[in-house]
Amino acid sequence: KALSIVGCPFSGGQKRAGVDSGPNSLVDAGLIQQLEDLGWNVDFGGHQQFEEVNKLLRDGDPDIGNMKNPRTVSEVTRQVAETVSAYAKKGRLPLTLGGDHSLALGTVSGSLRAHPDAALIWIDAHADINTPATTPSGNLHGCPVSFLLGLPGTDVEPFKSWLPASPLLKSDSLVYIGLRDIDSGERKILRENGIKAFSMHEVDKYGIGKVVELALEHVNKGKEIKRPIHLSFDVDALDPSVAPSTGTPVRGGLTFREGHYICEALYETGCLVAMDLMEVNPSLMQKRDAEQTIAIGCSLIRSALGETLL
Ligand code: DIR
Ligand code: MN
Ligand code: MN
Ligand code: MN
Repeated sequence: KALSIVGCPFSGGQKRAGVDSGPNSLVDAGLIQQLEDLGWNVDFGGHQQFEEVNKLLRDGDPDIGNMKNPRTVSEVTRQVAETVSAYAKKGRLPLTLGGDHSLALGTVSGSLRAHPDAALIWIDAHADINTPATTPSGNLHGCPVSFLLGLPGTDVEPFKSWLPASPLLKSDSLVYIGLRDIDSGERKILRENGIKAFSMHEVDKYGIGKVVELALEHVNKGKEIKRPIHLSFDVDALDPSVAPSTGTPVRGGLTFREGHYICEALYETGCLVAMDLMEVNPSLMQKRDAEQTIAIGCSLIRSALGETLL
């Protein structure tokens, strides 16, 4: 049981400052000790240093088409992919702390280099599957999944220079839980590609236990649950009353227990090979809201890494 923390103080995939302090807040809250107490060998040598980014931010990073900060996001995600794949290849579970969710283009790319057959479980209020053509905001945290799937319109610079020409992930190797704010372009993409998504409607209808079971069955094509799993958890999947300090809160989200249940159930599969905990922004809302959001970030991670109730 060995893991490496990949702290990613990065906010360039969206507009609100402060999400770059998410990783440090989670570590300061005692996350490392908590994971050691669960029996993990934890390696953390400080957060990622995004020097290229600071340079680009100084020099300016003009839009390309609709995309905002394209060179910065591309360089950061390229670097994160290297880091995550190196840890995964050494047999250490990469635990990435965001930062905004554009980072997952890097983390999932990195996981797939080490585990080409991995499936992606994406827990979020949003589908993050806009393409550079469909994005209404230009914010790349709303786009990482389209790049991972190699959808039409993602074959663009600067990403093209490091992403492989053939898609990294097949659309049937991805499943969503928690969706409730989907752009019209995204809805079309989800339908046309037959992508499995359990929105909050399905969580209400079937209950979280059944939803996780169906999600695991889907990515394992109804066979034995054995595919490696990359869990990418956007804290805004939780209801804003549970996790208030995040950049794009949407009401009607997962309860505290539903969020933790997902993490516990994925741990129980024994198939988890990487986890991201994204979009914690301690500068939003009141101090106690930030503390609550940070504490919940830590407890979701603990649940995914083996903390049990009994
Ligand atoms: C929206 C919001 N779909 C966009 N996305 C967010 O800007 O593409 N993702 N907030 O986390
Ligand atoms: Mn990250
Ligand atoms: Mn997201
Ligand atoms: Mn989101």
